[in-house]
Parts: sequence; structure tokens; C-alpha cells
Amino acid sequence: MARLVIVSNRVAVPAEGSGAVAAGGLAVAVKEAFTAYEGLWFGWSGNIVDQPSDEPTIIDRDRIQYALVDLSPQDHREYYSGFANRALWPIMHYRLGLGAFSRSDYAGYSRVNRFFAQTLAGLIEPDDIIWVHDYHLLPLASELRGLGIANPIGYFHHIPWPAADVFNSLPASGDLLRAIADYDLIGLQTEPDVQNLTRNLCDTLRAIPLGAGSLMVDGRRTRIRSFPIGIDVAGFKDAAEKAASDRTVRETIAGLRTRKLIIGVDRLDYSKGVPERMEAVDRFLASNPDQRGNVVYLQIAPKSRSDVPEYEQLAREVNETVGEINGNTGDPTWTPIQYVTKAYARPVLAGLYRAARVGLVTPMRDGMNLVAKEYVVAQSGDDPGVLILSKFAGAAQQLPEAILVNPYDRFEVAEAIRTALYMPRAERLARWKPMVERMTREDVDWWARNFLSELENFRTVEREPPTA
Ligand code: GDG
Repeated sequence: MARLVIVSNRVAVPAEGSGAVAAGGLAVAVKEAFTAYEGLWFGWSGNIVDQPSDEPTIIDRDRIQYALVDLSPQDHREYYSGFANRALWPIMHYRLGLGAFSRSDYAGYSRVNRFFAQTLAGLIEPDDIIWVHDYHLLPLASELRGLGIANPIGYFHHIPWPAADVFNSLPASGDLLRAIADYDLIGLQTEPDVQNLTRNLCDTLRAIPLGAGSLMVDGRRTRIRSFPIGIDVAGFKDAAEKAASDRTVRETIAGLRTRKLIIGVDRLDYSKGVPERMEAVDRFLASNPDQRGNVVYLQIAPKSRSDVPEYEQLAREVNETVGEINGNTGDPTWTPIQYVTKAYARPVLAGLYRAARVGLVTPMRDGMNLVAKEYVVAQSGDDPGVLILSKFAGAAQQLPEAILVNPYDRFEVAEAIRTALYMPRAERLARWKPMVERMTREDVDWWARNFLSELENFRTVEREPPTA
């Protein structure tokens, strides 16, 4: 059996004896990928130590080998909190004003990618295929190639790839474009992302298109294609059905009495548009006074990247917005916005989605957005709720039957909330059915299989020199 090596910034090692994977999108996706392969998963342990060792810690669990490295405080500050999360993340999400570029952060990013490559190279066997995940590791293939690793290496980018003018505003953009061309296969979430990166490689590096997504860049062949990530539909549906007996779900539903629930679930990140969404709910309540007391908007937003100043600022802004809206609009019998920053267990989340009449998913920009897909899949087939989805989420490409909105326009989002709350059952069913069918066909297993079978091709077909 061929071996698959997955590399990501963080590695989710399951607790011993649990037989389960940690519940994040990436962990579920990686588990799916390993069903057809023997595997090694390499990345950061999550530990920060003064003197990281060059030798990874190896853990064998449930057919998967985990190889973990630690980071120093400086590595963590420069590579992770600095360049990855304060330069790449905002720029990839079109937030130039929030980008904070520093040469020392970029040096740290390059250093940690080199350290990952050096530590990983010793673990690679000749027949392995290597699948690298996300923007923390853009230069990893280039570093591995420099160490003589010739195995097929694929890369999947979970976040948006912006238009060339936006990406090229990053001072390191030229280096990163050259480095990414060292991957054999580059997977992006959507067609517009593919076009953005392809055009940039053609214009900036004079890459030559060879057809069917293949490009010749500096004498090397690479391929760029979209692979929209899916979710574990069967598992999520099952969890949503069983959650009716869960205490938190039961008590939440009982607490609503006859009120309709609107739900938002996001990591607390400025790309997700949480304060903007709250203002849209406020707008909706202002223009629909008859709905006051009839709806509750529950926003679950676990804190994320709290050591990055822009995230601290966002947390304060959301607190103020919630306080202001609840103070101005609520009364002793009704709190319009319920806001929680703790993370719920996945089955509870599934049950809360199912209880909600409206799923409000309005990121300002998002690579895909799995919450939109989870909300659709969690609905009951008798009486489904309505998804309101930002047209700037990658998921909008696969969910055109949702009410698509511009999240920058709070009037439009407020109007969509009204439409969703009044939507008759027949229309709700007519919109939901094609969405749930598509999500079931295009699930996480479909995504992983497509990517890996394409990467497998590089062992043979794709490595042939192009014919004249
Ligand atoms: C990146 C890209 C892309 C949230 N709160 C809780 C909880 N969650 C789960 C959700 C969902 C996941 O976290 C978030 O996934 P998203 O896709 O919405 O967003 P990112 O974290 O930004 O992910 C994104 C994704 O990668 C995959 O490629 O779609 O565009 O930005 O699964 O359910 N899970 C639990 N409790 C919570 O309170 N258990």
C-alpha cells in the first residue's frame, strides 16, 4: 500500500484509546484521506519550548503515525502569529489595511518552513506521496526539493487566493509565487481562486499555460485545480438527528418558547463578519418592530488567535456591539442577541443548527465555509430552515439556492432575514433539497479522493515532458 504523508501547521493527535479524531475540519478531512493509505501526519505539536529538538516525537496510533515538532517562542511569534496570521491571512482575505508585514516575521516564516523540511526529509520514503495543507507552509515543497525530495507533492490552500493586485502588495509575494510552483499539484477551493493564482503566475513569472490547468513555470510543470472541500455528511446528519435528546439542545429549544432561532457559528475572526452581522440583525429589528420578542439570534464564536492584536480588538468590538444592541433593543423578558465564546461539542452544534430557522453565514471573505454546509446537512427534511450565505464565501459557488447576500450591505442582510423568516415551507424545501443532495455527493471523502487520485497521477503521466 502506498504511503500518504500529510503535513499541516498543527497536528490533531487523538487521545489514547479514544479511536476518534479531534473534531476540526482538517482533522476530519485527514482521517478521510487516510482511509485508503498507510499514513504519516507531520507538523507542530502545539508546544512552545526554548530549545526545540531536530528529532520529531513519533506517536503511533490507530494505523497513523504522528511526527511532531515543537517551536521556540521566537518561531511561534514570527512564523505563526506574525507572518502567517498578520500578513498572509489578512491579505488572502482582501484586508490590506489589516496586513502587518515585517522582514523579521518573514525570515521566521522561511526559517520554520526550512526546519519543517529538514526534519521531515529524513522520514520520507521513495514511494510516498506528500500532501501539504494551508498558507503556513507555502514554501515547504521548495525547501523539500532543495533537499533532493522528488516525490509527488501536493498543496491544498484552505483560504481564498486573491486577485493579483491584492496578493502582490505583499512584499514577499514574488518569492512565494516562485516557491508555490514547486508543488506538483495546487488545490484551491473555487474556480475564481484558480483564475486568480493562474493569472498571477502567468503575468508575474511568465508561466506558460499547457491546458487542463497545467502550467510550465521556470521549466517546471505544475497543475492548479479547484477541489471544494466537503464535510462528513453521514456523520453530521446522524449527530443532528440524535442531538434532540442532548440536554443543552433541549434546554435551548425550551428556552426559546415560541421564538424563532437565528444561528451564527464562527471562529472569532474578522474575516467572518460577526460585528457586521450583528448590525444587520439590529437593522432587521429596527425595521420590523413586530418581530421584536419573536426572534433570538444565537452567535457561537469560540475565541481564536487571541495573541494577535487584531483579534483582541475584534473581541472588544463584538462585546461592545452585543452590549449596545441588547441594551438598546432588549427588555427584561427578551435578549435579542445571545453571544457565547465557548466551543460546543460537535453533536450539540449539530442539534442547535437543526433547531434554528435561519442559518446566518455572512463572512466578508471565506475560502469555503464549512458552517454553511453543516447547517444545510443538519436540517430536518420535513421542515428545513433557510440558509443566508455571503456571496464572498467559497461555499456560495456550490449553494446557489441559499439566499445569497453582500455582507457589506446591512440593509440587504436585514431584508434577507425577513425573507427567510417568512419563507413558506414549500419554498424552503425547494431550496434545501438540491443543496443537501449536492453536499451529499460532494462530501469530504469525494474531496480527498479527487485530490489524491490527481496527485497519484504525478508518479507517472504528469511527470512526462510535454510534447511539442
Ligand atoms: C478554514 C477556512 C474553510 C466552530 N465553532 C465550533 C466548532 N466550529 C467548527 C465549525 C466548522 C469549523 O469549526 C470552522 O470551519 P470554517 O470552514 O467555517 O472556517 P475556518 O476555521 O476559518 O476554516 C475556511 C476551512 O478552512 C476548510 O477548508 O472552509 O474557509 O477559513 O467545522 O463547525 N466546532 C465545535 N464547537 C464549536 O463551538 N465542535
